Amino acid sequence: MTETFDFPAGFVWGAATSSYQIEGAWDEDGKGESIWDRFSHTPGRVRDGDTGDVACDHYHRWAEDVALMQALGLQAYRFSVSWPRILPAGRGAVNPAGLDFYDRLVDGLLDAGIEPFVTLYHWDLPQALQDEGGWPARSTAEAFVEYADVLSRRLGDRVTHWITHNEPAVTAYTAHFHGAHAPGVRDMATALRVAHHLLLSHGWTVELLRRNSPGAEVGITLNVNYSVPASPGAADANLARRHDGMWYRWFLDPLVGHGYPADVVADRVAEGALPPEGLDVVHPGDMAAIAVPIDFMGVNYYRREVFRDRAAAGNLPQVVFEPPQSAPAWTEMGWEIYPEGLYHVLRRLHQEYQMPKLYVTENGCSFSGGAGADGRTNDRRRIDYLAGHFAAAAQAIAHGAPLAGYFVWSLFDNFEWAHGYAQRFGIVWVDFETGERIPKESALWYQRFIFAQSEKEIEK
Ligand code: IFM
Repeated sequence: MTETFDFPAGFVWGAATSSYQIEGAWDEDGKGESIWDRFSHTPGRVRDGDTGDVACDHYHRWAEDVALMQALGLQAYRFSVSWPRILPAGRGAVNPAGLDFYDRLVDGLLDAGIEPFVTLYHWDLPQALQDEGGWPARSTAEAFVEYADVLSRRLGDRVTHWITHNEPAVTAYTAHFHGAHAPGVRDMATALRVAHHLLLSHGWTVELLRRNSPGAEVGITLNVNYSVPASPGAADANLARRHDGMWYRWFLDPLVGHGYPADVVADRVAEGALPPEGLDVVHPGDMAAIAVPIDFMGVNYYRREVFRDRAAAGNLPQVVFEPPQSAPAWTEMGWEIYPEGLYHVLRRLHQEYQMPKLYVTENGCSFSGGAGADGRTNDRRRIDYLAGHFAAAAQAIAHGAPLAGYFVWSLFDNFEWAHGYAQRFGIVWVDFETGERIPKESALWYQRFIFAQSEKEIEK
């Protein structure tokens, strides 16, 4: 199978995680409370009352975890830093133990020959900043700059890839419009303020990260799925346009200097979420700050989203993703498996947005299935998912997309936000009772795949 893929020399193969999803140690060694600590400790917010208090216990097991990554042949590891571990109150006093933890982790990775890709913000805002207004307030963007400065001064001599934010659209909409993520707000006007401050904080830190980390590359990760209408009809096309605009173009367009998309502004004005004069939190100079050139864009791709306007057929609810057609084509999250969508998304970012460099910073699937008696897991569906997406990535590269690396989501089964531990995205099985890690068949397949790619590079 590996013969069918052709990836350029130097292509990076890795795996990704995030702080709140794996670290645990939620209140140890001076760490401050995060909005996810508060949210998961609030009854009714997370399935089965699960929390990230212990999670994969990576905070204590990080050395074992790095050894496992090395054994699997990973060339890079994308992880995020817990802001309240570094600055417990969000700004001001620094927690040395927090910095030491990430310092050791980075050194451990480098000693193991694994390149660290560091995400600054993967959703665990210090609760203290939430109490002062959170992302709807401009002051949180200012605090982010302070945090980025503290962190990059400490790690900037060794970290070569910085990602400012992970999926700002999810922070904006899932957390502040749908209310399903911390801090659980349900208001579109607030969500749009959040989006602006996330983008602004990104723009304000790019040059700072470059200064503190000379030679490093700086980017941002967006979630971009493949949104299409179910039919050529105008009603379906309009639904797909609205979704694509709200979730993807609202972030992509300002990052490349096009400002907020006019059609989406019009949608929000029509709904009353924005006044006719537009977003009130945009100050002079903000849009230029957001459009600062980046070195790469990270893209998290999971699925195709097909839109059918049932209202047009007199059938509510209006917006739907197509119902499952056949069981194997869907993951346990209910997400369609559609590798070709990755090809289209990468091509789009290359052609429409002229991104200088791309990384797939997340791609993967949730399938349960425990460790078998022989210590292995039957994980064929995940292998098929990954193989299909690798082929799509290779095809995008063949058509010019500047894709430089791929990170499977996730290295471990972990805390899947509002789903708690009910969804397993890992290539490594985690027993949440004992903390034991068991590589699934997909991890062993990935190990062989990476090895075969390296062999091919040597032959070239
Ligand atoms: O687990 C999440 C991750 O934190 C962000 N991207 C999507 C993943 C799967 O839902």
